[in-house]
Amino acid sequence: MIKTFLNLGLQPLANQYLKKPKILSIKKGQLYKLKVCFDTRSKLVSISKKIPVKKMFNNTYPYKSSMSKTMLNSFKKLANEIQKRFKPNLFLEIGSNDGALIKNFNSNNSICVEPCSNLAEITKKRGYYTYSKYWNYSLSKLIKKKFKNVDAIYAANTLTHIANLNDVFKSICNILSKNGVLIIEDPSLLECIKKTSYDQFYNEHIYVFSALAVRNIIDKFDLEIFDIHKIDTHGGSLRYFIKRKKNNNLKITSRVSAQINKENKFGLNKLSTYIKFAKKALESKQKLITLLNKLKKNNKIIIGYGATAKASTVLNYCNIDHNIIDFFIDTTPDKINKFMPGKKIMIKKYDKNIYKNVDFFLLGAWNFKKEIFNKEKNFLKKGGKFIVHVPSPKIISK
Ligand code: JHZ
Repeated sequence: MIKTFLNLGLQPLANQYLKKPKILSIKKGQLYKLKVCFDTRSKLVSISKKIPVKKMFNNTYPYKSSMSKTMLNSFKKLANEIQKRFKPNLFLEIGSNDGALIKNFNSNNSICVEPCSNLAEITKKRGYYTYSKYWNYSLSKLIKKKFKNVDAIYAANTLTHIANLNDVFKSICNILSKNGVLIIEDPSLLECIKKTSYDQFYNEHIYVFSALAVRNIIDKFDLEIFDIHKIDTHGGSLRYFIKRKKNNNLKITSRVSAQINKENKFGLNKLSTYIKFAKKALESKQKLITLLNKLKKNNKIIIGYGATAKASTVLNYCNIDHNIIDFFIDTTPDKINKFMPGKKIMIKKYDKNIYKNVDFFLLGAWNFKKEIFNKEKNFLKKGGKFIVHVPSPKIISK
């Protein structure tokens, strides 16, 4: 049974940064009701309304994975691990974005799949065989025809964006070699619930996976998880290593049952856990609004740091606008001089001179806190402070 547990109100598309702010309408399909549900049978957590992919992933997708050193380092480490541990003859990345991971692989034996053509162009130019297409069964047939089977498939922060998971795994099974490995990496539902990080839900994130749900979904394709790594990226993610059940060469590590047990113990298998989470999300919203209003009353200047998709959920759920946040700063070229989705808050190019008089940063990219705090040592030394909303709204300086 599918049960709705969280209502995040009307939300715009999280990665749609407009050149001019305008009042968006639900009738014109610019705002969507964002509700989150739990499937009591499969344990899958998903948003209730799925938006047509072409509206979200097209030739103007602004997000680039290479904008953070943390991600670049994480991808480099993983690429080494894949090459050493699995030695694939042919490697495929689904959702290769701007090539942050694939650049660590040889272009002679790797393939990219990236539906956003502006991003696909980048890997094409670097010499990687790139399909600028959505991942589905017909694409898997096309790849199979040209390349036969692939030995390793990787998808980071991608499968959570595709509505039809049965088609996703059917297509993967179509081209994965007998002893091949599938590695998927996405924000961990356990971390999201523990941190009251309701901002992991936006229209692009159709799912936030738990190991429990992943295990259930892949079971019908005769696939199983043989290892799980906990990683720090995106507020705490899980990297699942998956194989065909018939492949006995790869042993199942104890980390798999440990994660499943942890999730069951925490209650990710029960609706009541999600209902509690929704209550906490509402409390978090009220606390953040109170904190920001108090600072504004004292004439403090607050700007946003990191114009993330997650921040879009926060701003629209909490109804925070330009009367509170003067502007956002971000390093992503395609976001600059545009407006935060659904809001009149402008995004300016990251520049240290721009925030001379700022008292507080609202940390939109809270998942990169370590990297950003390192970069903003001087701001902190001079008494500047950050506002975070996870695990609960507060002012921090370390
Ligand atoms: P970041 C996106 O979500 C969207 P977002 C997507 N749907 C998804 O799944 C995840 O990524 C993986 C900026 N920044 O990674 C760069 C600075 O300005 O948290 C980015 O705009 N200065 C695909 O948007 C943003 O912050 C910095 O020093 O929530 C980070 O976005 C750093 C480190 C980042 O993802």
